[in-house]
Amino acid sequence: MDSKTFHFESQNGTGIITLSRPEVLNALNIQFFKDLNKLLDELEKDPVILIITGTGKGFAAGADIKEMADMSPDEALKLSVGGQKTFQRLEDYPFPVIAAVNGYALGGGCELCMACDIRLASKEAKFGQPEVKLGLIPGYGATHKLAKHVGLGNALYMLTTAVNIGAEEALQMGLVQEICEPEALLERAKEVAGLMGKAGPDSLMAVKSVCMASSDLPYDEGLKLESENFMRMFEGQGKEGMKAFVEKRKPEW
Ligand code: DAK
Repeated sequence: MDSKTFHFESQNGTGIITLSRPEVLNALNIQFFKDLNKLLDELEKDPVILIITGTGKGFAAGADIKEMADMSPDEALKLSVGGQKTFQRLEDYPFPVIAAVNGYALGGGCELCMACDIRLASKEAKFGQPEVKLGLIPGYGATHKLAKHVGLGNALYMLTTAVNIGAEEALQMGLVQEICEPEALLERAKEVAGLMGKAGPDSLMAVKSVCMASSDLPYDEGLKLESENFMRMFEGQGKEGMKAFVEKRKPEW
């Protein structure tokens, strides 16, 4: 499926969303959120592992400033709530979502990559939350989420100074999981998706949802949720996975 703001293709059980407005460094406009919601409506019926990346030198250089400049406060609120809901759909998406960050991931673009489950970065990627330079604050969750990835001090450093950090620094802070040569980024993302694709589909979905839910739960409730889901695996694909190991064959999911 192609839309006005990205290309989408599915290969070997992995869907690749490539943002396609390089002339504005893939800035996120209202149309992008419409397009992404439409795609997610389709994908949720038959989910595949997802990779999100960008064309050109931007992953996404933030919300579309030119579009936002004339908005009223009420329109800004609508935009923010709509954007947050869309990014939440990526977090709630049943299968993993990998950000392959090829370039600038600023403002809403950094928030987009945080809505993904893991982040692989090109050596040329840059991350930042420059909203205060525009007299704004983030609108798609960074004030809440960034600290989870990089710790409160680093989050406040990025949010208050508006500096862009490079891929190495992002790796050290924990914002990205791996750095690649620019030309190897997409292949590496596909490789990682391929590793995920070998998992039992039910356990892949369960491990993501339990891990995401647990991060907002008290410890004992998180462990309870884990046990319930662990048990559930014994009613289904866990049996086949363990049997296949014992019988020295590939599992048939
Ligand atoms: N929006 C619109 N156009 C953008 C853009 C953006 N975010 N970023 C870049 N562009 C456009 C540039 O205007 C330029 O277009 P032309 O001038 O050629 O027409 C083109 O992309 C290429 O950019 P540059 O010529 O500037 O390229 P450089 O390599 O020189 O510089 C840069 C790259 C990334 C350092 C620079 O483009 C830049 O500083 N861009 C802005 C980055 C930024 O400030 N991003 C944060 C946006 S604010 C909320 C909801 C959401 C948000 C806030 C509140 N609510 C509703 C409450 C989120 C806010 C943001 O994300």
